[in-house]
Amino acid sequence: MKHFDAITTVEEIEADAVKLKEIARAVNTETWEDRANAQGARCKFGDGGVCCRICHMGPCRITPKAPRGVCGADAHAMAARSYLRAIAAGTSSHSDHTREILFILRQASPDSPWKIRDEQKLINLAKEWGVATENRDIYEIGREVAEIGLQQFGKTDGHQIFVSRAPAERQKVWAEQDMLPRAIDREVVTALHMTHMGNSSDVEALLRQGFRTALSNGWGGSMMGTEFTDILFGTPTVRQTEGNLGCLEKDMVNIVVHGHDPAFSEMMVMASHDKDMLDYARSKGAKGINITGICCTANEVTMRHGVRIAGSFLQQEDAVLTGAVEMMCVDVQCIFPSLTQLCECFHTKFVTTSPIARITGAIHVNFEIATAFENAKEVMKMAIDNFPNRKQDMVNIPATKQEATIGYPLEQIIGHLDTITNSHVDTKGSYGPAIDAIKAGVIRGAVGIVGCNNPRVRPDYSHFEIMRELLKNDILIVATGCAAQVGIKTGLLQREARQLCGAGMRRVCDLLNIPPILHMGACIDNSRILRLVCSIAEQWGVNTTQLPIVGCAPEWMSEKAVSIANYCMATGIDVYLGVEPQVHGSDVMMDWITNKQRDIIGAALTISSDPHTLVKNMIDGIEAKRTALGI
Ligand code: NFS
Repeated sequence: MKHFDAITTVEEIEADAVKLKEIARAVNTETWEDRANAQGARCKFGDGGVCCRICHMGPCRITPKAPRGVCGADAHAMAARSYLRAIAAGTSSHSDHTREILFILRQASPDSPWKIRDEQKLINLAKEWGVATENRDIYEIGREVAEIGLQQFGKTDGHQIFVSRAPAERQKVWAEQDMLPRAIDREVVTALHMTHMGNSSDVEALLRQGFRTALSNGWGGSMMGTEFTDILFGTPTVRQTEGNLGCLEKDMVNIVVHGHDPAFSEMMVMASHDKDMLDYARSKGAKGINITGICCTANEVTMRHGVRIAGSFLQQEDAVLTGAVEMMCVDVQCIFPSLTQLCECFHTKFVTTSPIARITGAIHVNFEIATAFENAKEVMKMAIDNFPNRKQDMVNIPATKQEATIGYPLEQIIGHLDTITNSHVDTKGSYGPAIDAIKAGVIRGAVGIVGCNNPRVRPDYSHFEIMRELLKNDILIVATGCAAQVGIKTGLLQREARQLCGAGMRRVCDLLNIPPILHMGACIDNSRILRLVCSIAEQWGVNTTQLPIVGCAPEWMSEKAVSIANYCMATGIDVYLGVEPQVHGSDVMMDWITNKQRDIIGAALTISSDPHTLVKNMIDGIEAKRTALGI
């Protein structure tokens, strides 16, 4: 094994960013740092969740002199309402994205670009959902299963079909607490209704709806998103990729795909392999077409095609600042509207593709299911035509990039565990060896590190510090979203990074031939983590709340993250946050989310913006669970 001296430090990543900001200044434009500075000190009412803009009698703010809004809502009602609204918005984003995937599956056919790539997964799901599979055309099965999936959004009775996948103990808790997630759309609507002026002001009631809404995401929208994306585009497999801005190529047409929709990016990747497109690119003087990704769209295509990652959330502007991007092509979520103005300073074309994310000043090409491949080629041609417009004296591609081994859905993890032979019991197809390793203390526990970057904390730094500290302490990491991309950029997702681990983790990585951080996908794939944790609990014979396994979002910023945190906790997994949710203006809310909710669901939040404190809290939490288990 090559010696691992290949880490990219956060300081090195920052040095590249500083140079790119100088270019922004030179072309007389701004970036997120400038805007964050211009915002000045954060509004203390908004930060504490005690500004209410729900009705138009206000806005109302809570002060010592005015402890209630016009309607009488107090700080606790205001903070809890806005928290629930964040959960609802996050749930709707993940779930609506899945709805699109289901519409595509309904239209999939062997002679369209939409094919069923993982037939076995579809058949397994059909059987799970009671759909006949014998002697039937796979596409017909797909349509029927897609219909059942679509019903999960609007069913009038019953609850999310995937709830039956949860451990019996969790199902019991949810049933007893009236938390079984009903139709996804209904949970979102109920959340909005409850928070409309003149409805709920009770913190506990609002939080309970928060858990149920979040569960309709984790065990509904997101879980279906993962399943159906695998069915349509293939279950990811282990592969090599690279990450950071150094993946942009100076002599190729650079197209950055950014957002979350795996269907759109799949078409772009397909179009980039099209011979006519490649010939056309060469005819314009380019050596080829280089697709790279940002945010979760990047995670989707890297896991299935090895497409390289240009950067994470807060690097979207940096990519344009390199002057080497012919096109920034976006679908939905986490897209800065600032890209319009920024792209105008360069030759970069900024293209939106979804009616959900329309941005003023962008070129809009609607990706329709029926014409998506043609749409992709149309957009790609536009990017190729733009290649000769690149101003060579404006090109500054940082050299920094790292290699990574990625693509660890459950199937791959099990596959690796199966390579270990146990002379006593047959553990094939189970997490047995992982459970044994945790019980023996070879691995102390596991952490799912997820979420975004956020200018409120030093970008990448918290992720990096926490990851390294956990590995040193023999704690296995699974990662998704932009958090996983920080691991890629710094080099921690290489197999060689096992040299940074404690002796136990190193042995496990050696034995399984895995990197110490397993890349499990996009944020929607946090549903894979849910299933991993629940299966481990079931096979171990304990409850999820007892496992030395926790979730962590060191640098989160989006409403989706609030939904994710809440479905994790409702599944019995403690969550550690590096950014505080905007509720501290209510001591009642703070007490509920960090403490009291444990009585209902068995898990709660721990919050610290200092990564070293947070990681210490996490390790203490894991060790406390071990002690309670007697291991
Ligand atoms: Ni998750 Fe993905 Fe990144 Fe945050 Fe945005 S890309 S869905 S929300 S910023 S991790």
